[in-house]
Amino acid sequence: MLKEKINKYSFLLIAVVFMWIKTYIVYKTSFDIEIENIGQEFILFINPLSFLVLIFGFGLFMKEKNRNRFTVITSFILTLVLLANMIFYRFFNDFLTFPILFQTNNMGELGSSVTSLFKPVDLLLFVDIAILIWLMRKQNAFGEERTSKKGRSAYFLLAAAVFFLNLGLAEIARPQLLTRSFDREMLVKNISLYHFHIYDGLIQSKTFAQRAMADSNKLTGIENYIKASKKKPDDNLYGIAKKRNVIIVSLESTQSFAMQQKIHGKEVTPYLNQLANKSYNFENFYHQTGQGKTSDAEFLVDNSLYPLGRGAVFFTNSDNQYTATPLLLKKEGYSSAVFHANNKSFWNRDLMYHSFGYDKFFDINSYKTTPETTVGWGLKDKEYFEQTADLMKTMPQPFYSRAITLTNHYPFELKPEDKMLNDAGTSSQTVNNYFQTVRYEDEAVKHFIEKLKKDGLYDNSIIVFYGDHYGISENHNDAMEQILGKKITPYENIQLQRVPFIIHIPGVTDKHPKNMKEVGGQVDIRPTLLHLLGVKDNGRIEFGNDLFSKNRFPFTVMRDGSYVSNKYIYTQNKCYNRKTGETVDVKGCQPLSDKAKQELDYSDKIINSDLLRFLQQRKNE
Ligand code: GP9
Ligand code: MN
Repeated sequence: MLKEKINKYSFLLIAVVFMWIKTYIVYKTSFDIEIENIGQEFILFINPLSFLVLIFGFGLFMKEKNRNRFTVITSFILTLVLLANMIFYRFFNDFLTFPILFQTNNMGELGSSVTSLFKPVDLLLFVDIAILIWLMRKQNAFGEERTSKKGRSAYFLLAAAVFFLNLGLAEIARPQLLTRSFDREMLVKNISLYHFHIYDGLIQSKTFAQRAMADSNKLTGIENYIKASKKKPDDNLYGIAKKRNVIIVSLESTQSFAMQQKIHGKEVTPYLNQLANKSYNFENFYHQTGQGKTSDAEFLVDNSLYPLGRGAVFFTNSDNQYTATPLLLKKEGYSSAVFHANNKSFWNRDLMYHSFGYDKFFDINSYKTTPETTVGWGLKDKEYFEQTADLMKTMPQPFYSRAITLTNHYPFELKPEDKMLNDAGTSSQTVNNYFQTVRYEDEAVKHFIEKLKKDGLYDNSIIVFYGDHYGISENHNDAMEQILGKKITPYENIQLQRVPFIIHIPGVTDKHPKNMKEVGGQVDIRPTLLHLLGVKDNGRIEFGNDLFSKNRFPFTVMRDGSYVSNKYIYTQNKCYNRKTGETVDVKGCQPLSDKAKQELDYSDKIINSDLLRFLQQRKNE
């Protein structure tokens, strides 16, 4: 009798077990999930089970033949979910979210990366499905009856029990797991990749609802917070770059460590280092980007708001109303443009730039490319800068412009003739290539400045460089440890999130350069810049502060809730002494942790509920 029952369910059970084991193997081999003790390992092991039992269980409502087909199709779809996450993780060191998944426009461009990220061994993921199909064919004597009601109830009761056991264990291991969703790894670790996707989908629907329900009172509360935390800027520097053209250069994937690094005795960024000595140079400047990478950095630069914790704000909220810099500077008589040799729809830029008020977007169609001038993701930086300067000449002055480089992008490809360093020789080819492409980028920047001088655009401009986000992920910690000669702890990992930030004002900073040690982040770029341009802050809604201000509270929040103050570095639930890197009592950091969370929450609210639209309404009233 029992044997018969088991036989009846065996196909379904085999599929569940296959998928369960497969998910666990993927967890262990493709994701970098930190496990601290055997209890966590156990949760990780059992966490796919309740979802799988449930989802495959829907087959019980079908006749046996359909049920088996349903089982195979479900296995196949779930395997695709695993595969997509594996590939995405290799590049972004992160799990997929719904907003990212819907960015199909990006997939074309991501193509070259995806092919280099896909490994033939990934095909092993489909072995169990092949076995299932073979089993299904072999066993053709299936009955036609459905499972009895009693049988189904028992089955789903079991599924629920497994689910609550899992959730209970997770809640003990990780209180507030579902209310604080910064950390996708934590969710996957405790409730499974599959439940994480469901959870993510629910949040996405909540965002839709939020916008519909918001009113202008919400904005007033946030304005009060901003007013209270803004500090008076440094009067001495007010307007020193008045009416100059603004040229902001995004240095793709460039981290500060590369500027300090020597490879076989050679500097990786000799030109930028030299330029930094004739500029306002910020040593402790952090990127604050999330899943939106380059576009998140652009968002920070133009709005001084934080990007979102999930997805790319360029995609999720491109039809919001913003008070971005191009709009503010229009009132000061500026024209505005972005220069980027990529498709206009990548990162949804065309739509978002429109919302930011840009007059012009010089995309790939404005550039001439040939196979010789193309590498990796597109036009080589040197040629890109050359043509960009020519295009800049066509802009009405003064202009506000942003230039986005591309060559130093994963997988850091370069033509042999452009390689200027000897191979770094670490265990990671990615890291070795990275130094080469950063070195190339440095040369391209030199070329750009020389070209601006030749074209007469240099003297009357303020030129700003910033690194957009990390280029070397934690997956390469071993190689990075060889380079840096020290262990990469979570504390060191935060220090590695520093990116270059250089403000060069010809005729000013070359005479009086400043090397700034203040803690700052991309959110501070706009207020700092607008102050130098002599634009008054009449209650702007922004989270950054003038980095030169004497009274500024030194505090930089990262998108995952980590932060740096002058005393502490907080990350992954631990608080470190910023100077020594030693852990300190996390309780001492609580007020700052609350402030970090508050600030990110406020910024999220502005975006999710599209609160800036009420500014316009106020004006109209
Ligand atoms: C693509 C470029 C790179 O246009 O900005 O984007 P990233 O992958 O770094 O976000
Ligand atoms: Mn980038």
